[in-house]
Amino acid sequence: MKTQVAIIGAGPSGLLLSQLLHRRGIASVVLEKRSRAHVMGRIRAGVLEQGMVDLLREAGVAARLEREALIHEGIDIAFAGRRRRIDLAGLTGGAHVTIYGQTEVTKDLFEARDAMEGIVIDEAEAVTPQGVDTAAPFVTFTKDGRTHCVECDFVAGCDGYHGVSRTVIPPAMLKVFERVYPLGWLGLLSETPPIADELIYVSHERGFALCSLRSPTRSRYYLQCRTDEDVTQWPDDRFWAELKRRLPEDVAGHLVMGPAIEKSVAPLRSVVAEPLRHGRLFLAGDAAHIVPPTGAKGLNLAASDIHYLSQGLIAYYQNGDEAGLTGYSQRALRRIWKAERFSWWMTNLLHTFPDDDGFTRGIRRAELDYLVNSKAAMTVLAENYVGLPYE
Ligand code: RFL
Ligand code: PHB
Repeated sequence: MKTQVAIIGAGPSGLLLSQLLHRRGIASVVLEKRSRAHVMGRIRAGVLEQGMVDLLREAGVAARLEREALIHEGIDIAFAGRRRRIDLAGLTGGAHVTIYGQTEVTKDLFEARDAMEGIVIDEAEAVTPQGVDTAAPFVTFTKDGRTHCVECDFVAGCDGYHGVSRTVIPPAMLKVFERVYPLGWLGLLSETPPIADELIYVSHERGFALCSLRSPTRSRYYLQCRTDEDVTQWPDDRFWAELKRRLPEDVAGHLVMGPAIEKSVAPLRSVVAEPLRHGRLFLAGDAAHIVPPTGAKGLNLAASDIHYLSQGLIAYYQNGDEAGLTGYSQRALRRIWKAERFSWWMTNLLHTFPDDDGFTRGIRRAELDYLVNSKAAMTVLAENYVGLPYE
């Protein structure tokens, strides 16, 4: 098989890249390890920045989003038994975020790839990028017991945190920065109306909680838990009771409980790999960086990476201009580190940590109190939350 760009991973990064390239006449083959049903069944992020929505529109996959998504112009921060609203739109000159599940984004992308007869090969085993530091890279994989080879000009490593792409870069050429938090999030999805119209981020002495949603009839809740928390120890009743204890009283009474459709634990970590390019291999999305979910930045960073990378590839194929590809890593990393900083900051602000002492708790209380009473501080939060510009 021969193509222009071999894309490893059919998550949002890989599918979006292949779709954007196709619309500019650039061929790609997407190789995905898992089955399509598995990829589409994953429950992950739900808050999209405007930059990502614009990119989905540019990719021609925003029609359903435009019909079904919810626009949010604020979020609530709750602590000490009270809720305070951060007026995202008012503080940023009208910006908002869009509520639309990653599951739906992925579904729309798969449908668009199918409609354009894009090649997405799922259940591809032993996917291995090779010769990426030569002029003729290729990717080998096995499917149904047979070995295949995709010859290409470039390889895009969009295969997430546990993917193979990052591992083919010699360790001496790659720096990996990491912060592991001693916390996890226990998430629950339910077919129940959300507790409120907007998201509520809760700082509580028993641990952080988040009330989010996917639609007017579908809720997503999270509880701070241990990294090694066993989901089976959390029957629905226990989850709901713990959530109620962490919510301010005025809102707890509005909680509508129901059976969980999905429940899972995710550990919190921050990771950045540098650089994002090795020869003809480019890393994008979770393959290159991880953020703790507190700032809702993981999926949005994947989108900005793909914006920069697709621009670089399009300029290369249309005009032979390599500047975008040469500058990709540096350009993307500037935005990545800012989202890393914001996610790290929000995580520290809103969670409790096992080694917290009285001083740390006092500082955190003061920072929350300052935040919701200072327009300057709320503006800093708001402009990061809605998403920094694609520079
Ligand atoms: P993805 O979505 O992980 O997709 C990578 C794809 O690559 C495949 N793959 C391989 N394919 C071929 N060969 C290999 N060797 C391969 N290894 C892996 C995988 O099967 C997969 O299909 O990365 P992408 O596209 O960069 O997208 C990034 C986002 O998915 C991610 O940033 C966010 O979902 C992060 N994230 C969350 N972000 C939020 O903003 N809010 C959330 O609530 C939230 N929850 C989550 C999350 C990430 C999670 N992971 C990765 C553990 C919950 C979880 C469980
Ligand atoms: C979600 O709805 O899954 C969600 C929302 C906001 C976050 C993290 C996750 O910060």
